[in-house]
Amino acid sequence: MSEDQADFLQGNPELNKLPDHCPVVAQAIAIIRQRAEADSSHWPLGLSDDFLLRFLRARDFCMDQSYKLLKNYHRWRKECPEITADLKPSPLLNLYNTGYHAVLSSRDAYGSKVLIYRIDKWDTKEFTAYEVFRVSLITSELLAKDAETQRNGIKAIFDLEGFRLAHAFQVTPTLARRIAAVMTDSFPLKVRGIHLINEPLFFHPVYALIRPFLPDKIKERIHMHGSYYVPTLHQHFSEDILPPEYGGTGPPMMEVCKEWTDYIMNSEDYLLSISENV
Ligand code: VIV
Repeated sequence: MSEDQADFLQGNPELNKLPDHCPVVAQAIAIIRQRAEADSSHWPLGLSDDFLLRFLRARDFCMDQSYKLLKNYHRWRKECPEITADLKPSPLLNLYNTGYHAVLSSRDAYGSKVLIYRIDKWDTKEFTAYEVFRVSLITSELLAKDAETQRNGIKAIFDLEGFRLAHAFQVTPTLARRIAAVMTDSFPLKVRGIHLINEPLFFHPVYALIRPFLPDKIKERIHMHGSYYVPTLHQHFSEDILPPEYGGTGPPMMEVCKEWTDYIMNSEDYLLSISENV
């Protein structure tokens, strides 16, 4: 067995450093495409090089795991049409304009993209959990296109200040399973950290619904910081990238929110092209 074949069996983070167009990467893409073509599944999004490479990178080129992720991604899309069928961002503009969500412009020290969500801005009378979920999916689809993010993954900060019973009631057992699946093995992004801040006591029963579906590897990456979060949060994210709202010296939340919202709205054509093809 050659060295490359051994890497494809076990996965190897070193392969993730290779440029898009080199022989080993091309070989990996050819193998996973062959497997997909031999499978009777329908591949509504096609099997282009760029698309397949996302799944290989997300699993460090381990062929079995990458292929499983490709299958799970398609299955998840099919099972959740309420979330995936229409990724048009403009109906969500009112939610974006509250400053609910942003992706920081600077990466963290490990090259991960940093996402922030502020639950307080989610008015449950105006937006359902599925619509709010769509915000995360839209961001994830756009981030998954970027090679550096494919290599270094994402970290999410959930600010649970203002988390109310009305929010808790939205997290049904079905939704909890969908949250766990997409974070675990149904989306081609490496989840490198989930940081909860300002979580109230009654968030714990909500987390208890999600937790049983998470593998240890992901559970270990979930950090609960409480309301005195600044010292511990700063152990993970340097001050210069965090917005002042979170004790940092980076650009303020409303500015990063607006920047990311503009990027999303400008990506509408792409988002439509990957919608409703299930
Ligand atoms: O969407 O990698 C009050 C991550 C997340 C994603 C997606 C990908 C991903 C890490 C989630 C995390 C957020 C699509 C690819 C699952 C959407 C959640 C939407 C719900 C409705 C928001 C309310 C959530 C709770 C707090 C959840 C805390 C857990 C994330 C531990």
